[in-house]
Amino acid sequence: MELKEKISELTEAINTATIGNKEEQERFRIQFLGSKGAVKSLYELLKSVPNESKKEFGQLINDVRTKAEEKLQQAEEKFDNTLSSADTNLDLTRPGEALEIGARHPLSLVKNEILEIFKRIGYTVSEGPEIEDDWHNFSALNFPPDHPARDMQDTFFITKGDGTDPKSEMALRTHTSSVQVRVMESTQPPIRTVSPGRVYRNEAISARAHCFFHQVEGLYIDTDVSFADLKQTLLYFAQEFFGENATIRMRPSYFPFTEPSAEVDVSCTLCSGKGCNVCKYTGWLEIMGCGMVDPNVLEASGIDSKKYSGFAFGMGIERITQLKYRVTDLRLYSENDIRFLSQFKSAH
Ligand code: 2NL
Repeated sequence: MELKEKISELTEAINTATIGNKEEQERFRIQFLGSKGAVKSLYELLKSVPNESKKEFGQLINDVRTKAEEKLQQAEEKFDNTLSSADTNLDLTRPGEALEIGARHPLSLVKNEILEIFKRIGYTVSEGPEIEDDWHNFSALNFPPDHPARDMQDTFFITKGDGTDPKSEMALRTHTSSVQVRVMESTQPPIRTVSPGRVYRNEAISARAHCFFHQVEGLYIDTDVSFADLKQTLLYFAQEFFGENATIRMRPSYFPFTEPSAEVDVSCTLCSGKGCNVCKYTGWLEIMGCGMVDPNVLEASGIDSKKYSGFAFGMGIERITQLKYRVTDLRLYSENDIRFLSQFKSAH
Protein backbone atom coordinates (compact mmCIF):
# COMPACT_ATOMS: atom_id res chain seq x y z
CA MET A 1 0.00 0.00 0.00
CA GLU A 2 1.17 3.46 -0.85
CA LEU A 3 2.36 5.56 2.07
CA LYS A 4 -0.09 8.26 1.00
CA GLU A 5 -3.00 5.84 1.35
CA LYS A 6 -1.78 4.68 4.72
CA ILE A 7 -1.63 8.28 5.90
CA SER A 8 -5.18 9.06 4.82
CA GLU A 9 -6.41 5.77 6.27
CA LEU A 10 -4.85 6.61 9.63
CA THR A 11 -6.26 10.15 9.51
CA GLU A 12 -9.67 8.62 8.95
CA ALA A 13 -9.19 6.21 11.85
CA ILE A 14 -8.21 9.02 14.19
CA ASN A 15 -11.15 11.14 13.14
CA THR A 16 -13.69 8.39 13.63
CA ALA A 17 -12.26 6.95 16.86
CA THR A 18 -14.58 7.53 19.81
CA ILE A 19 -13.22 8.23 23.27
CA GLY A 20 -16.01 7.84 25.79
CA ASN A 21 -14.12 7.23 29.04
CA LYS A 22 -10.71 7.01 30.63
CA GLU A 23 -10.04 3.45 29.49
CA GLU A 24 -10.81 4.33 25.89
CA GLN A 25 -8.62 7.40 26.22
CA GLU A 26 -5.68 5.22 27.26
CA ARG A 27 -6.39 2.69 24.52
CA PHE A 28 -6.41 5.56 21.96
CA ARG A 29 -3.07 6.85 23.23
CA ILE A 30 -1.46 3.43 22.97
CA GLN A 31 -2.94 2.61 19.57
CA PHE A 32 -1.99 5.86 17.83
CA LEU A 33 0.68 7.64 19.85
CA GLY A 34 2.35 4.86 21.85
CA SER A 35 5.97 3.85 21.31
CA LYS A 36 4.72 0.96 19.14
CA GLY A 37 1.70 2.91 17.83
CA ALA A 38 0.48 3.69 14.31
CA VAL A 39 2.10 7.12 14.02
CA LYS A 40 5.43 5.67 15.04
CA SER A 41 5.24 3.05 12.30
CA LEU A 42 4.54 5.74 9.69
CA TYR A 43 7.77 7.44 10.70
CA GLU A 44 9.50 4.06 10.21
CA LEU A 45 8.17 3.87 6.66
CA LEU A 46 9.45 7.40 5.98
CA LYS A 47 12.98 5.99 6.03
CA SER A 48 12.41 4.19 2.71
CA VAL A 49 10.89 7.23 0.93
CA PRO A 50 13.21 8.78 -1.71
CA ASN A 51 15.05 11.85 -0.42
CA GLU A 52 13.28 14.38 -2.66
CA SER A 53 9.87 13.35 -1.22
CA LYS A 54 10.91 13.07 2.45
CA LYS A 55 9.93 16.65 3.21
CA GLU A 56 6.42 16.34 1.76
CA PHE A 57 5.67 13.02 3.51
CA GLY A 58 7.30 14.09 6.73
CA GLN A 59 4.96 17.08 6.83
CA LEU A 60 1.92 14.87 6.21
CA ILE A 61 2.84 12.50 9.02
CA ASN A 62 3.47 15.41 11.38
CA ASP A 63 -0.07 16.60 10.65
CA VAL A 64 -1.51 13.18 11.49
CA ARG A 65 0.40 13.13 14.74
CA THR A 66 -0.83 16.61 15.65
CA LYS A 67 -4.38 15.55 14.95
CA ALA A 68 -4.04 12.54 17.25
CA GLU A 69 -2.40 14.63 19.96
CA GLU A 70 -5.18 17.23 19.82
CA LYS A 71 -7.83 14.58 20.09
CA LEU A 72 -6.04 12.97 23.03
CA GLN A 73 -5.68 16.34 24.75
CA GLN A 74 -9.38 17.05 24.42
CA ALA A 75 -10.11 13.68 25.98
CA GLU A 76 -7.66 14.33 28.80
CA GLU A 77 -9.40 17.60 29.62
CA LYS A 78 -12.68 15.74 29.76
CA PHE A 79 -11.71 12.58 31.64
CA ASP A 80 -8.60 13.13 33.71
CA ASN A 81 -10.54 14.31 36.74
CA THR A 82 -13.03 11.46 36.60
CA LEU A 83 -12.69 8.08 38.30
CA SER A 84 -11.61 5.09 36.24
CA SER A 85 -13.28 1.73 36.86
CA ALA A 86 -10.19 0.69 38.85
CA ASP A 87 -10.92 3.62 41.14
CA THR A 88 -14.66 3.02 41.42
CA ASN A 89 -14.10 -0.66 42.23
CA LEU A 90 -12.10 0.41 45.31
CA ASP A 91 -13.82 -0.74 48.49
CA LEU A 92 -12.96 2.03 50.87
CA THR A 93 -14.49 0.10 53.79
CA ARG A 94 -11.91 -2.70 53.50
CA PRO A 95 -9.53 -2.73 56.47
CA GLY A 96 -5.97 -1.69 55.61
CA GLU A 97 -3.05 -4.06 55.75
CA ALA A 98 -1.83 -4.40 59.33
CA LEU A 99 1.66 -2.99 59.90
CA GLU A 100 3.97 -5.04 62.10
CA ILE A 101 4.61 -3.00 65.22
CA GLY A 102 8.19 -2.98 66.47
CA ALA A 103 9.28 -3.62 70.04
CA ARG A 104 12.02 -2.09 72.11
CA HIS A 105 15.01 -4.36 72.68
CA PRO A 106 14.79 -6.09 76.09
CA LEU A 107 18.15 -4.60 77.11
CA SER A 108 16.80 -1.12 76.34
CA LEU A 109 13.64 -1.81 78.33
CA VAL A 110 15.61 -2.90 81.37
CA LYS A 111 18.21 -0.14 81.04
CA ASN A 112 15.47 2.51 80.90
CA GLU A 113 13.73 1.01 83.90
CA ILE A 114 16.97 1.03 85.93
CA LEU A 115 17.72 4.64 84.95
CA GLU A 116 14.19 5.78 85.89
CA ILE A 117 14.54 4.24 89.36
CA PHE A 118 17.72 6.23 90.04
CA LYS A 119 16.44 9.42 88.39
CA ARG A 120 13.60 9.40 90.92
CA ILE A 121 16.14 9.87 93.74
CA GLY A 122 18.12 12.66 92.11
CA TYR A 123 20.67 10.87 89.89
CA THR A 124 21.60 12.32 86.51
CA VAL A 125 22.43 10.10 83.51
CA SER A 126 25.94 10.43 82.07
CA GLU A 127 27.39 8.86 78.94
CA GLY A 128 30.84 8.87 77.35
CA PRO A 129 33.05 7.40 74.62
CA GLU A 130 33.35 3.63 73.97
CA ILE A 131 36.97 4.11 72.82
CA GLU A 132 38.89 5.20 75.90
CA ASP A 133 42.44 6.07 76.85
CA ASP A 134 44.36 4.13 79.49
CA TRP A 135 43.89 6.90 82.04
CA HIS A 136 40.09 6.92 82.12
CA ASN A 137 39.66 3.14 81.80
CA PHE A 138 42.47 1.94 84.12
CA SER A 139 44.98 4.33 85.74
CA ALA A 140 42.52 6.80 87.29
CA LEU A 141 40.58 3.81 88.68
CA ASN A 142 43.54 2.55 90.70
CA PHE A 143 44.39 -0.39 88.44
CA PRO A 144 48.07 -1.26 89.04
CA PRO A 145 50.25 -1.32 85.87
CA ASP A 146 50.40 -5.15 85.90
CA HIS A 147 46.70 -5.79 86.55
CA PRO A 148 45.42 -8.74 84.43
CA ALA A 149 42.59 -6.65 82.93
CA ARG A 150 45.28 -4.59 81.17
CA ASP A 151 46.35 -7.72 79.31
CA MET A 152 45.76 -8.20 75.58
CA GLN A 153 43.92 -11.39 76.54
CA ASP A 154 41.22 -9.43 78.36
CA THR A 155 40.98 -6.04 76.66
CA PHE A 156 40.63 -4.96 73.02
CA PHE A 157 43.45 -2.48 72.47
CA ILE A 158 43.25 -0.08 69.55
CA THR A 159 46.67 1.61 69.79
CA LYS A 160 49.56 0.28 71.80
CA GLY A 161 50.77 3.66 73.06
CA ASP A 162 54.24 5.18 73.00
CA GLY A 163 55.31 3.83 76.40
CA THR A 164 55.65 7.28 77.98
CA ASP A 165 52.21 8.90 77.83
CA PRO A 166 49.53 6.57 79.25
CA LYS A 167 46.90 8.67 77.46
CA SER A 168 48.31 7.53 74.12
CA GLU A 169 47.12 3.94 74.65
CA MET A 170 43.55 3.53 73.41
CA ALA A 171 41.20 0.59 74.05
CA LEU A 172 37.52 -0.33 73.95
CA ARG A 173 36.29 0.50 77.46
CA THR A 174 35.91 -2.49 79.76
CA HIS A 175 33.41 -0.77 82.09
CA THR A 176 31.51 2.52 82.22
CA SER A 177 33.48 3.67 85.28
CA SER A 178 35.54 5.56 82.67
CA VAL A 179 32.51 7.81 82.13
CA GLN A 180 32.31 8.48 85.85
CA VAL A 181 36.00 9.43 85.98
CA ARG A 182 35.18 12.04 83.33
CA VAL A 183 32.26 13.30 85.45
CA MET A 184 34.48 13.57 88.55
CA GLU A 185 37.15 15.43 86.55
CA SER A 186 34.67 18.02 85.33
CA THR A 187 32.34 18.39 88.36
CA GLN A 188 32.86 19.06 92.04
CA PRO A 189 30.67 17.13 94.55
CA PRO A 190 27.90 16.55 95.31
CA ILE A 191 27.80 14.02 92.44
CA ARG A 192 24.96 11.58 91.83
CA THR A 193 25.11 9.93 88.44
CA VAL A 194 24.30 6.69 86.64
CA SER A 195 26.26 5.71 83.53
CA PRO A 196 24.71 3.20 81.13
CA GLY A 197 26.50 1.81 78.11
CA ARG A 198 28.16 -0.92 76.09
CA VAL A 199 31.47 -2.33 77.32
CA TYR A 200 33.92 -4.78 75.75
CA ARG A 201 35.97 -7.77 76.91
CA ASN A 202 38.28 -9.90 74.79
CA GLU A 203 36.37 -13.17 75.31
CA ALA A 204 35.17 -16.07 73.19
CA ILE A 205 31.43 -15.93 72.57
CA SER A 206 29.28 -18.59 74.25
CA ALA A 207 25.90 -18.86 75.96
CA ARG A 208 27.36 -17.31 79.11
CA ALA A 209 30.04 -14.93 77.78
CA HIS A 210 30.14 -12.32 75.03
CA CYS A 211 32.80 -9.92 73.76
CA PHE A 212 30.49 -6.99 74.51
CA PHE A 213 27.76 -6.45 77.07
CA HIS A 214 25.99 -3.60 78.82
CA GLN A 215 26.31 -2.00 82.21
CA VAL A 216 24.78 0.59 84.43
CA GLU A 217 27.21 1.99 86.96
CA GLY A 218 26.28 4.42 89.72
CA LEU A 219 28.38 6.97 91.60
CA TYR A 220 27.47 9.04 94.66
CA ILE A 221 29.98 11.51 96.17
CA ASP A 222 29.35 14.03 98.93
CA THR A 223 30.51 14.85 102.46
CA ASP A 224 29.86 12.07 105.01
CA VAL A 225 28.69 9.34 102.63
CA SER A 226 28.64 6.00 104.45
CA PHE A 227 28.37 2.29 103.66
CA ALA A 228 24.89 2.45 105.24
CA ASP A 229 23.88 4.99 102.54
CA LEU A 230 25.12 2.54 99.91
CA LYS A 231 23.20 -0.38 101.35
CA GLN A 232 19.94 1.58 101.69
CA THR A 233 20.24 2.93 98.14
CA LEU A 234 20.69 -0.58 96.74
CA LEU A 235 17.80 -1.93 98.84
CA TYR A 236 15.61 0.86 97.42
CA PHE A 237 16.71 -0.17 93.91
CA ALA A 238 16.07 -3.89 94.51
CA GLN A 239 12.56 -3.23 95.86
CA GLU A 240 11.66 -0.85 93.03
CA PHE A 241 12.93 -3.27 90.38
CA PHE A 242 12.10 -6.72 91.80
CA GLY A 243 9.13 -5.82 94.02
CA GLU A 244 8.56 -4.57 97.56
CA ASN A 245 9.24 -7.99 99.12
CA ALA A 246 12.80 -8.13 97.78
CA THR A 247 15.64 -8.14 100.28
CA ILE A 248 19.39 -7.88 99.66
CA ARG A 249 22.54 -9.22 101.25
CA MET A 250 26.16 -8.21 100.75
CA ARG A 251 29.23 -10.43 100.61
CA PRO A 252 32.79 -9.07 100.90
CA SER A 253 34.58 -8.82 97.55
CA TYR A 254 37.42 -7.01 95.81
CA PHE A 255 37.64 -4.34 93.08
CA PRO A 256 40.67 -2.09 92.46
CA PHE A 257 38.51 1.06 92.61
CA THR A 258 36.53 0.46 95.82
CA GLU A 259 37.45 -0.30 99.43
CA PRO A 260 35.68 -1.99 101.07
CA SER A 261 33.96 -3.82 98.20
CA ALA A 262 30.96 -6.16 98.11
CA GLU A 263 28.88 -8.38 95.87
CA VAL A 264 25.15 -7.79 96.16
CA ASP A 265 22.56 -10.59 96.08
CA VAL A 266 18.79 -10.16 95.86
CA SER A 267 16.39 -12.68 97.36
CA CYS A 268 15.34 -15.09 94.61
CA THR A 269 12.54 -13.51 92.61
CA LEU A 270 11.10 -16.91 91.71
CA CYS A 271 10.97 -18.80 95.00
CA SER A 272 11.24 -15.79 97.39
CA GLY A 273 14.20 -17.46 99.09
CA LYS A 274 12.72 -20.96 99.54
CA GLY A 275 15.12 -22.47 97.01
CA CYS A 276 14.65 -23.38 93.34
CA ASN A 277 16.79 -24.29 90.34
CA VAL A 278 17.19 -20.64 89.23
CA CYS A 279 18.91 -19.69 92.51
CA LYS A 280 20.50 -23.17 92.70
CA TYR A 281 18.70 -23.73 96.02
CA THR A 282 20.55 -20.87 97.73
CA GLY A 283 17.58 -18.47 97.80
CA TRP A 284 19.83 -15.67 96.46
CA LEU A 285 20.71 -14.21 93.04
CA GLU A 286 23.84 -12.15 92.42
CA ILE A 287 22.91 -8.83 90.78
CA MET A 288 25.83 -6.39 91.14
CA GLY A 289 29.11 -5.29 92.69
CA CYS A 290 29.65 -2.20 94.80
CA GLY A 291 31.85 -0.48 97.37
CA MET A 292 33.13 2.75 98.86
CA VAL A 293 35.14 4.71 96.28
CA ASP A 294 38.87 4.25 96.99
CA PRO A 295 40.45 7.59 98.09
CA ASN A 296 43.09 7.10 95.36
CA VAL A 297 40.30 7.22 92.77
CA LEU A 298 38.87 10.47 94.18
CA GLU A 299 42.30 12.11 94.26
CA ALA A 300 43.16 10.97 90.71
CA SER A 301 40.14 12.90 89.46
CA GLY A 302 40.85 16.00 91.50
CA ILE A 303 38.43 15.42 94.40
CA ASP A 304 39.66 16.02 97.97
CA SER A 305 39.41 12.61 99.69
CA LYS A 306 39.71 14.22 103.16
CA LYS A 307 36.60 16.28 102.55
CA TYR A 308 34.55 13.89 100.43
CA SER A 309 33.66 10.19 100.38
CA GLY A 310 31.45 8.22 98.06
CA PHE A 311 30.04 4.89 96.98
CA ALA A 312 29.79 3.25 93.59
CA PHE A 313 28.11 0.22 92.12
CA GLY A 314 27.94 -1.57 88.80
CA MET A 315 25.50 -4.06 87.31
CA GLY A 316 25.33 -6.00 84.06
CA ILE A 317 22.12 -5.26 82.17
CA GLU A 318 22.16 -8.71 80.51
CA ARG A 319 22.23 -10.34 83.94
CA ILE A 320 19.31 -8.25 85.27
CA THR A 321 17.37 -8.88 82.04
CA GLN A 322 17.98 -12.61 82.41
CA LEU A 323 16.45 -12.51 85.88
CA LYS A 324 13.44 -10.51 84.70
CA TYR A 325 12.71 -12.26 81.37
CA ARG A 326 14.37 -15.69 81.83
CA VAL A 327 16.73 -15.23 78.87
CA THR A 328 19.30 -17.95 79.40
CA ASP A 329 21.52 -17.55 76.31
CA LEU A 330 23.47 -14.27 76.00
CA ARG A 331 23.77 -14.65 72.25
CA LEU A 332 20.03 -14.01 71.82
CA TYR A 333 20.61 -10.35 72.74
CA SER A 334 22.70 -9.62 69.65
CA GLU A 335 21.32 -11.97 66.99
CA ASN A 336 18.27 -9.80 66.20
CA ASP A 337 16.07 -12.86 65.66
CA ILE A 338 12.59 -11.44 65.15
CA ARG A 339 11.06 -14.43 67.01
CA PHE A 340 13.00 -13.35 70.09
CA LEU A 341 12.54 -9.59 69.75
CA SER A 342 8.80 -9.71 69.01
CA GLN A 343 8.15 -11.30 72.39
CA PHE A 344 8.79 -7.92 74.05
CA LYS A 345 5.99 -6.02 72.28
CA SER A 346 3.77 -5.90 75.34
CA ALA A 347 6.58 -5.23 77.80
CA HIS A 348 6.64 -1.41 77.39
C1 2NL B 1 30.35 -5.17 88.66
C2 2NL B 1 31.03 -4.30 89.61
C3 2NL B 1 31.43 -2.02 90.14
C4 2NL B 1 32.11 0.25 90.48
C5 2NL B 1 31.62 -0.76 89.65
C6 2NL B 1 33.11 2.50 90.34
C7 2NL B 1 33.24 3.63 89.57
C8 2NL B 1 34.06 4.63 90.01
C9 2NL B 1 34.71 4.53 91.19
C10 2NL B 1 34.54 3.38 91.90
CL1 2NL B 1 34.24 6.02 89.08
N1 2NL B 1 33.76 2.39 91.48
N2 2NL B 1 32.30 1.50 89.90
C11 2NL B 1 32.37 -0.04 91.81
C12 2NL B 1 32.17 -1.32 92.28
C13 2NL B 1 31.71 -2.32 91.46
O1 2NL B 1 30.95 -2.96 89.26
O2 2NL B 1 30.26 -6.33 88.87
N3 2NL B 1 29.83 -4.65 87.55
C14 2NL B 1 29.15 -5.40 86.56
